[in-house]
Amino acid sequence: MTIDKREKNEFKLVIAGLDNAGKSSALIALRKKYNFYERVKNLKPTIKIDYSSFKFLETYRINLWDMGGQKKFRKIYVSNPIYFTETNYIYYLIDIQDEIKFEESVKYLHDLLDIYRDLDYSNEVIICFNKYDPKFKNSEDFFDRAEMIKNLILSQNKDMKFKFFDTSYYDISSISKAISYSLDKLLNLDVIDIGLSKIVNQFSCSYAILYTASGLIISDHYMDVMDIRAFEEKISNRINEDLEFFQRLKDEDVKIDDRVALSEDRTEYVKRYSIISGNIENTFYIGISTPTSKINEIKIELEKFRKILQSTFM
Ligand SMILES: Nc1nc2c(ncn2[C@@H]2O[C@H](COP(=O)(O)OP(=O)(O)O)[C@@H](O)[C@H]2O)c(=O)[nH]1
Ligand SMILES: [Mg+2]
Repeated sequence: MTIDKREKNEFKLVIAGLDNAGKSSALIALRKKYNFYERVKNLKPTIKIDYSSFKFLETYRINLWDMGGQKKFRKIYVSNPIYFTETNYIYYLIDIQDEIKFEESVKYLHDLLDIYRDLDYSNEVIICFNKYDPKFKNSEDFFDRAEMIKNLILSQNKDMKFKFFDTSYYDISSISKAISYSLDKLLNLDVIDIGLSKIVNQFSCSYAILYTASGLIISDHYMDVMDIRAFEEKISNRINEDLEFFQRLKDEDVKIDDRVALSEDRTEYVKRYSIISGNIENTFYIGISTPTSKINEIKIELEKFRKILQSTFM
């Protein structure tokens, strides 16, 4: 019997890569956004799989499996394909700073790909060149390394599909982008993601973030590089403040659904949406930071955005 994942509304993402590739760090970065809880599954006394899980809206559950990377564990995974069954997307992290380990890393990847071949995995394998920190963005050397590995992988696995990302703990949007790729596909969020990114570009917003009443970020786009610390200072705090503000309005039964804060040349704007589907009401917020001169146009654009939310979540 096969169980349809969409029906189950539960998705499995596997995060693999050698030890020290940055898997746990990437998950920590994501945790700031998805406030997921962690569990450690002891599947065998000798094997440890870090297992995180978060709820996406009331409907979905995303399970993230961090497949260690130490040699002794790798052997066990590879000989027990059961750990990899029902994977919706596999993310494979390669430490782009650690040239010495490229060969070993590609070898482990190939072991995993053999397992996935047997499991008839048909989605893209997502390869992240991790630790591609902002300071290396213009480095020719790093570019060449990534190209070299990419060509090696593509030429030896012509039967599989791949998607490549450059990611870094110091650029939270690079990790968001990589994780959104699979979530967009699994949850049909592409339209939202594209819509939000258009707004950021068209109106030179510093950022635009769509989130829920529990602070779960559904889509986020940034003009500039933002590390975890900046994210916490600028974004997390702002989201919390705005959520408190709207909660106060609700408690006092005041029907206002947006909020404007002016600074010197920028405007911080947040708009609340209530999308009703059957007897469930889902509340969403879009927070943006925009040049003040653009605020009226943006308001019109964000009102149009309601249609996109309705078509996705109704
Ligand atoms: N420069 C840099 N270091 C990172 C990055 N991500 C993780 N690290 C560091 O790499 C080391 C291993 O990270 P960890 O997340 O534990 O790797 P794991 O073994 O794959 O889970 C730690 O010292 C991290 O601070 C990154 O994007 N850039
Ligand atoms: Mg780890």
